[in-house]
Amino acid sequence: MTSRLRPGDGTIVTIERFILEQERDYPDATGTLTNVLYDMALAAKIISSHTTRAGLAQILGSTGEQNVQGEEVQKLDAFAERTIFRLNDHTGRLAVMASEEIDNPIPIPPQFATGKYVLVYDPLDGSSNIDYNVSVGTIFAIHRRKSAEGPGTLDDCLQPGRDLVAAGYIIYGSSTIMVYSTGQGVHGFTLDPHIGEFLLSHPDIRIPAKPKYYSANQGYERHWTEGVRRFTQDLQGDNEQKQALSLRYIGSLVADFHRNLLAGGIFYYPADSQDPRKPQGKLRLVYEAAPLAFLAEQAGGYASDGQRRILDIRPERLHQRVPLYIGSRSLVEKAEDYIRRYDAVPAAQ
Ligand code: P6P
Repeated sequence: MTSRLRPGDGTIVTIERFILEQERDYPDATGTLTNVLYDMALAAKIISSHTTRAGLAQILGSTGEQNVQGEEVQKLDAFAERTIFRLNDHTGRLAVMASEEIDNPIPIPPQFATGKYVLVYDPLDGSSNIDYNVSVGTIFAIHRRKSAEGPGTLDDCLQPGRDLVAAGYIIYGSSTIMVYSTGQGVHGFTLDPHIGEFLLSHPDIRIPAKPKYYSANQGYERHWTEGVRRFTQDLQGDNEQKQALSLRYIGSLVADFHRNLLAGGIFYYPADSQDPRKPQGKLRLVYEAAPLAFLAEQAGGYASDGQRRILDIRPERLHQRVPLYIGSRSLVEKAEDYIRRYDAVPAAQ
């Protein structure tokens, strides 16, 4: 859907005004989803204010704890986790939350009312890059609850991405940009830190037809299957058109995804047959792959696990990992084709 509000022609459009404008297209909207998106924008401002002064706020480095993933918890992602929880636990808008940092679904404290939405999120993805001043990001997704009433359930959090109501991310980089979709296209807002407002800067994002980049950690190439290795060679120019893409890999999912969303390209994190920690790759389905897949498809792209559409995969576990190929549809489908031709596991006889 093309937004009626455009930057640059003198209009200054805040994210709050834009969300309200979009809400008008849903006459039966109650404003609850609008307010959850406001809450995520506020969380983004608070987290951004800390990421830009992490070194000064003495919150660099690790807490010394490990999260459910077995990863060191950086102080900044603990801060991000607390910020998102505290902004959402008492609003009466959510039935339950789930976070990359927390083993199980996060119940709404009993003293607060529950609501009709479910918020799943990675509070600070790429946090291992914090100490090197590399862009990091927050990823979030919003489902309608399936359970009737009262405390939300694990099942509320394990819904396929195709049922998402909204998804988005915030990238904390040279500027802080919030990108989201409610199924009416993908729109980006850049934070003006002087006035504390997210201003519409990227309306109606569409992935360019002609891709420019591919993003993959080729340090693991020896662990990839033949199909994925052949696909990578194709991207490097071993194809009929002799067309090669440039390699850009930051090692921070939100930053790598954001660049491919705007410039055209593919990010992939394949299954890793040699690493028992990552037989299904490293990235998580519920709060990384599915939200970004929702955005990619809203922007004209596509996302797959190499064989199945990400949005069609029904999660079985909260922290389930999944191979991820995401970005320009032509490239993701090419990856699926190579995997089908060279890696297909023969059907059981
Ligand atoms: P690797 C960051 O730790 C992260 O979860 C994603 O943000 C990023 O895409 C990926 O891991 C990088 O993993 O194995 O290439 O360092």
